[in-house]
Amino acid sequence: MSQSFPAAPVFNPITGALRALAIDSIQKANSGHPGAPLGMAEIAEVLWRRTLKHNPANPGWPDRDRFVLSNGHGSMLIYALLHLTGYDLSIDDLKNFRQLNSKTAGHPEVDHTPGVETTTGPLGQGIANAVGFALAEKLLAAEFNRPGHAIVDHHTYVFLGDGCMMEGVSHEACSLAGTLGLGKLIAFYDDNGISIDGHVEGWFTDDTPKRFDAYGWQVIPDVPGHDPQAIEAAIAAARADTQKPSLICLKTIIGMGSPNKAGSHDCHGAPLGAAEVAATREAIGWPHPPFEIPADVYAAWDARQKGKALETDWQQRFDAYRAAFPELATEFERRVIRRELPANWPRIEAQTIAAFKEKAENIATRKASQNTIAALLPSLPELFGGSADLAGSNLTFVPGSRGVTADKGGNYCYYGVREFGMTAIANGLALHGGLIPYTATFLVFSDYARNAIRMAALMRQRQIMVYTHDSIGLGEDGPTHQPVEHIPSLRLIPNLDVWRPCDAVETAVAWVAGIERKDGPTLLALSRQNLPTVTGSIDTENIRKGGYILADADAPQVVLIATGSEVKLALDAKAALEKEGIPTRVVSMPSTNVFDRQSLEYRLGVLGQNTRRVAIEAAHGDFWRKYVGLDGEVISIDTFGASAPAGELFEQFGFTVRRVVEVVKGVMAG
Ligand SMILES: Cc1ncc(C[n+]2csc(CCOP(=O)(O)OP(=O)(O)O)c2C)c(N)n1
Ligand SMILES: [Mg+2]
Repeated sequence: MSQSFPAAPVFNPITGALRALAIDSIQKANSGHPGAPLGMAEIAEVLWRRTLKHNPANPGWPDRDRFVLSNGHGSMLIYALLHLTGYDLSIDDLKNFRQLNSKTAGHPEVDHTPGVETTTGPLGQGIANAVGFALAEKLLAAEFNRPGHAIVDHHTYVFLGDGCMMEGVSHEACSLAGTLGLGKLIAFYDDNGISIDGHVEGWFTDDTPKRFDAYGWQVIPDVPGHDPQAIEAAIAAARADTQKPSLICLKTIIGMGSPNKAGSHDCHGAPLGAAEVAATREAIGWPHPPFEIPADVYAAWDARQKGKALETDWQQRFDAYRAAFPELATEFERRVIRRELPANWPRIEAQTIAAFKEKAENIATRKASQNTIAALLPSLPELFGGSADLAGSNLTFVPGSRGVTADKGGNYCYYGVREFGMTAIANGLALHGGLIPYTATFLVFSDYARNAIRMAALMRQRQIMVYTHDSIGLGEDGPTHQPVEHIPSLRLIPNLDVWRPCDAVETAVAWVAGIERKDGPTLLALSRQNLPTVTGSIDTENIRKGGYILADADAPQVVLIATGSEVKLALDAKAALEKEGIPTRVVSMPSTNVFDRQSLEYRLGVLGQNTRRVAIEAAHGDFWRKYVGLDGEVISIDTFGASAPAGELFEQFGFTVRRVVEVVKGVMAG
């Protein structure tokens, strides 16, 4: 063991139950990570039994504390806690740890296990989600609380280990948490000096307390992590500082309780083995067979009565709030509890889209996006914006946007240059409820945000990603800034809807679709350059289908499929082709993901049968092969772009009427 302290805990049946459930479930599954649950048992006991405000019977109660296990590999710790405190997670569920269709998945998954607030496992993102939870609490408290009526008043607690600390995203999120003064965020650092490859001295020697001190956090260093009294005192100190987030640094021993594996990376991610499980039982004084918990131990953990009282107390205070502020209470119920759009939403969205049709402007779709936000925001106060230091380029800040600071709430976050942190924080905002986050950067930097985009999709969370500068159309900034493979690869993320609208009307429709979509994120790929309105006469319902016939011909011989800035090119090519006697249909396909969900009949009706197809998109072309078939063609960019004025680039890369006509003729001849 590399550490001189902490001393071993005084083992007792309360923490014994946690340890036993963890090692027995992992042993039975023959898979899992016993090190963290064993090493954090005392910390978990103090937080969950003595501090956490929660009601196992109602995991969705709005003013509960949020708990995030950022070191999600320690999933058996949270499953044991949920079971013991009385959530709907049975002993049989624990016996089925990591089995198909069980409630106890390998890593904690939100909406899969009652009481799990966010899906964790990709290290560093849980702490970033927790920052989002704490930010949501701060924003909603600023908006809804009134003197004497603190109806939003909860903490966010997060466990994290060396892995989360090493991940860059923890820097992004924790740095911003310090700046924003998220005083109700309390993080517990499981400082056990071990990660998968062994003792961390060879790869992680940061002075973590100094690091967090520099972020503006309150740091509580050197807490012996197996000493309940010290842990309790640290939590009290953390809660006492309401101006700064707190980091409690706990010296622990991984696998504590296992006589032969504690302190070693051997117990990080592998079952202890039958012999060591038996030895651990002995060492921690747990004589009971696997999955048998004595009634008095269950009783000591049971949080249902206390939880009910806590929620009832809140409900009574909320009733008083409703009596005093009926309109605010109704709004709170709509947004935070029912998570519904305003009753007049159908009228608002229809009016917004109608106005875009009427104006028929020639503007960049990023500008159309800004106009949409500006139009919707007054009726949709839950919209919470932000950009990774590109507000002026992404056009996400609108009249009515108010930046959040340490001192006050708002509806906009200056996230700074932190694409990954921003996206993961926004996942926390969405999970918390009461807010619909939109985030923004250049599309090319979606790579920086990518795993948080994926997590939004996996968790079925509503986040609208406003990603501008969507192609070589951005021009002079060159290939470092010009997306090529991004749009097609983003389309491959399950449950992410990618939209690349061709004009202001399609942009507004895409925004509306993103807001109405309750079970997943929406990514808008928007142009820097102006695009004329070409869909003004199209029925909105068609655009909502993700792909539709924009311009048709009698008995078309070719179907041009285009997105975004290439739709106008397709229309111009149609005119040229028809001059040459080739009847041409133009399909606008702003969202392949949405189009793919339509009936086969609809899709065939749009794409035509026995007709040659040519897709046009200023991005990598492979994705379009599934629509054009082997006898079709794709006009695309399969190399990196270049630095030049946009007009010249489109010419250079073959996005011209001449080239489209040529390709169509080739396809028809072939
Ligand atoms: C982003 C990411 N990279 C890699 C992994 C694989 N992984 C899981 S746990 C772990 C090490 C974690 O170390 P620590 O947080 O100190 O956990 P401990 O071993 O102390 O329980 C790694 C590399 C992961 N889950 N997520
Ligand atoms: Mg560790």
